[in-house]
Amino acid sequence: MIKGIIFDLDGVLVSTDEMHYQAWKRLAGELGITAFTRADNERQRGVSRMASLEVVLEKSDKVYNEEEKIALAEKKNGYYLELLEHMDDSAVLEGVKNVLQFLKDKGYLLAVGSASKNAPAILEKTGLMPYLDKVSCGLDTTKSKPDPEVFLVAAKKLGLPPEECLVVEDSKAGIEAAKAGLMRSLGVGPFYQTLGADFCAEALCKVQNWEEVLL
Ligand code: B16
Ligand code: MG
Repeated sequence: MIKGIIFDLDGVLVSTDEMHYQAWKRLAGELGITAFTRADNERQRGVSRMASLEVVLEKSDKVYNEEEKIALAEKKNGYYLELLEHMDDSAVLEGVKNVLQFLKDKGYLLAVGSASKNAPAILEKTGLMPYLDKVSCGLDTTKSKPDPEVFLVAAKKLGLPPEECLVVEDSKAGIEAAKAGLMRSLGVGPFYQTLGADFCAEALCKVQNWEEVLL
């Protein structure tokens, strides 16, 4: 029986994809990598900042050492933070606040399980924090999805065993992480039909059968 729901952040509750893309594109341009595309950016969905950097550097002839890579990731984060400055609750995806309130009223515990180290700031800026019982994010973890760490930390913070948690995700790496953590999964977003989740819907607000998903 499901008692807690763990939501991925980017692509499930809020839309930050374009800002991540613009920040990576700016960095790639500075490194002389002109071949970085939106298709590459799709492969960065749900994975950590350092793993995302590797997707960019695949297209570079230059080899970077670990120290240089950390500096590049920080530079990209600076560009991303500049874009986040202007973020407000208009970044919240359609119907999300209604769905969170609906689930909260039914007594479910709600958490975020996000790879992003910027998750707390994003939740504050978008007004989503009051809906959530706990937050597990890139600041709490060392392993990137598809490792289940971020979701296991979320379940632990909620005080629930993994099998009593549902994970809602928009990325393949995230659904794999949910499965590796022995959690039920709901896939949403533009690729919902191909994520391999236990249940799927185009978006959170399009889920028709919550009773079945949460049984
Ligand atoms: P940051 P999620 C993920 O968030 C993004 O989808 C992914 O593109 C990003 O690289 C990752 O967070 C790390 O974000 O650089 O802000 O720490 O989908 O797990 O909520
Ligand atoms: Mg995501």
